Amino acid sequence: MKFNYFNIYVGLILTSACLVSMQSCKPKTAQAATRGDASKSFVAPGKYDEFYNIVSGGFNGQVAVYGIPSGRLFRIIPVFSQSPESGYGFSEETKPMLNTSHGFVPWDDQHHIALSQTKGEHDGRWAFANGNNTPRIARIDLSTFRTSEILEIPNSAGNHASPFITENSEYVVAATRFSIPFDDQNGDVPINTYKQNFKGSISFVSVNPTSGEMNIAFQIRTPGVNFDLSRAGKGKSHGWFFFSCYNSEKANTLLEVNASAKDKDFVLAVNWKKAEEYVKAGKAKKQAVKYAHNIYNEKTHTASSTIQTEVVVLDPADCPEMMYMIPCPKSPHGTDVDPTGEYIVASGKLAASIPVFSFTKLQKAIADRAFDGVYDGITVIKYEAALHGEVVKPGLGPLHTEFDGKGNAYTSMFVSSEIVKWRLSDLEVLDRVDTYYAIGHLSVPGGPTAKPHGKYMIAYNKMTKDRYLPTGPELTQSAQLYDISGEKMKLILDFPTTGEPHYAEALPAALIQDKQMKIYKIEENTHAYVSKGEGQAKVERNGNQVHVWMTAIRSHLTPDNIEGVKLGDEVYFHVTNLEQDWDVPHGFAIKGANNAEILIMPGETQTLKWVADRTGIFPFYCTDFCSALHQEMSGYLRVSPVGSDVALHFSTGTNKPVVSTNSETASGSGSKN
Ligand code: RUQ
Ligand code: CUA
Repeated sequence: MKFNYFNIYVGLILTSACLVSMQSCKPKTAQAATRGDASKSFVAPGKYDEFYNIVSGGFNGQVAVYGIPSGRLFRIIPVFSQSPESGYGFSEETKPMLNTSHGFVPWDDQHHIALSQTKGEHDGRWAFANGNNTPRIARIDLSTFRTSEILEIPNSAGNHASPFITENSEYVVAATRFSIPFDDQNGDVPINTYKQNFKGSISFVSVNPTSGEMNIAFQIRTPGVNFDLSRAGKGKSHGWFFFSCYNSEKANTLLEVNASAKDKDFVLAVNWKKAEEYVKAGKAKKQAVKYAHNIYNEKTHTASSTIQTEVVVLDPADCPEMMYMIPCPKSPHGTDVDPTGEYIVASGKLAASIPVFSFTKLQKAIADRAFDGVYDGITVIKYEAALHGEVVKPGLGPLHTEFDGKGNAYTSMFVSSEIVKWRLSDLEVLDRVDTYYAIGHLSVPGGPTAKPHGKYMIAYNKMTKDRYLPTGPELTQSAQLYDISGEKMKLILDFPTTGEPHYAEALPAALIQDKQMKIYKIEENTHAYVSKGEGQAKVERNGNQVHVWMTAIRSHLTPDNIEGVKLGDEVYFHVTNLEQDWDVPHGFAIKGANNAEILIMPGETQTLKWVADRTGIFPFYCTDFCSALHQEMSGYLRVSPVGSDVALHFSTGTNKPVVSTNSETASGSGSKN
């Protein structure tokens, strides 16, 4: 957000309630204005929510799952950040998920969610999530609510306009926020040679229709602007993609001023079907790059990371009629496509109106050659020729627009802290409602699909201020739920969220609730260190590595007595959860572990690495309260000095014969020499 807008915003926030209540001319008390009808969000104890809400985690790098309308938090899905709660990114199996061409990157900034679609509607298979900082796209499986895949994006720096999805999940896109010298160029150039050396890129990432596996099908090199957001066309505009871009000034310093100099920036319209043809015709050039592709295998319970070394890139100069620039007032942020695919709504953060473009008119403008020059080699369409109309005086600081499927649009207004409802056909403003405070994204369940589910709308606000009990300098995040089933929008719930949510998508619970994976079948477990029964539990030494094949079942770990580990040994606990019942995970933790716990689902194997840093006795235990005897689910590991002759020994339920304190000769069940 622009700094100067924050100043304006502070003043406006105080007056926005008054602006909104102007019609009534009766100043409301703060209480009355901000209270909502919470009964509409009430979900009785034991009852289910109507929607799953998949919410981006912002700077916590994760994705969260809430119920709507209750606002109850169900799950935080580890995606780009390590999670000590589950061991994601800490266990040996999941570390490769966070591998990149920069090495292990255990954090990212997660902004947008795209749910998979078939024929323009949610199909409940996958959720895609972007990593904004070290450019990546993740795929989450909606039957396990776990991250299945992470793909790094080369030639990119700031994967913000991502991941947006086409109506049959053919592609998710990744357009770079920062233009930079391409990866195969010498990037060691003066920053003030931006205009010559910095280029943008858009990646079309194909999604395998069966497995969901992602691949970079092709990239398009673009002028060195900043891409902000994007939406795929749908219905009549299927085959096109629309990207908002700012900094058409190509400024490289003090963007707050220098990237706001021009009256208009652009929406870039890309005909991706045409791009596909150019790729098929061999127009795309191979480029040497480096990016990681990480996949989690559900059978081995282990992720692998492969470094890829090539992409194919289309240069618009070789590809006539592949893309066009549509002028758009003042630093557009969101660009959103209505359910019919006819209207493209672009929200200029600094603009006084919201331009709505018509896909039909865009096609006609192209046919009639209603052009307005060229921007960096890309044909510019005449603004009026593509324009359906402008929403006049909608509010201040328009950011994002969602749709209810009944011909209405809802636009978030960051500066005036409100949501404005307007009609697509005649662009008339119908209603406005306050948000507390400084709304960023908003989300209507199904809002970006061809068939929005309507009913609710959620505001994700950038400032919390006085909405909740204060918690020191850092406040919780503020989300608000509105009932949009009637003519007037009604606030019905405040609910705090984790991270800083940006976008979210909600889908009907009925679509996925009965498809949830309950257990991993132990007989299908092909982990390299699985023990499929307690009889397979063992301890083996390989140099200074000690591998423990451990099992967990209510309420003991096998083995639970381990001796013969020496100072400096690396111990790998490969723990298999033998349970085959839903909702019985076991955890594993050991004193002094400098990573985390691991949480193992029924039938799964996970590995925690631990280094013996001193001699003595180290208790280990199950961390998840699994039974009445959970506290008993524990064991001991003994570490001896390097030269000690304590033999490697493990057992459960048997004690070796009592030996004199001086003698270190070990024997007993399962003893290994
Ligand atoms: S952005 S508040 Cu990162 Cu989606 Cu608009
Ligand atoms: Cu297993 Cu507690």
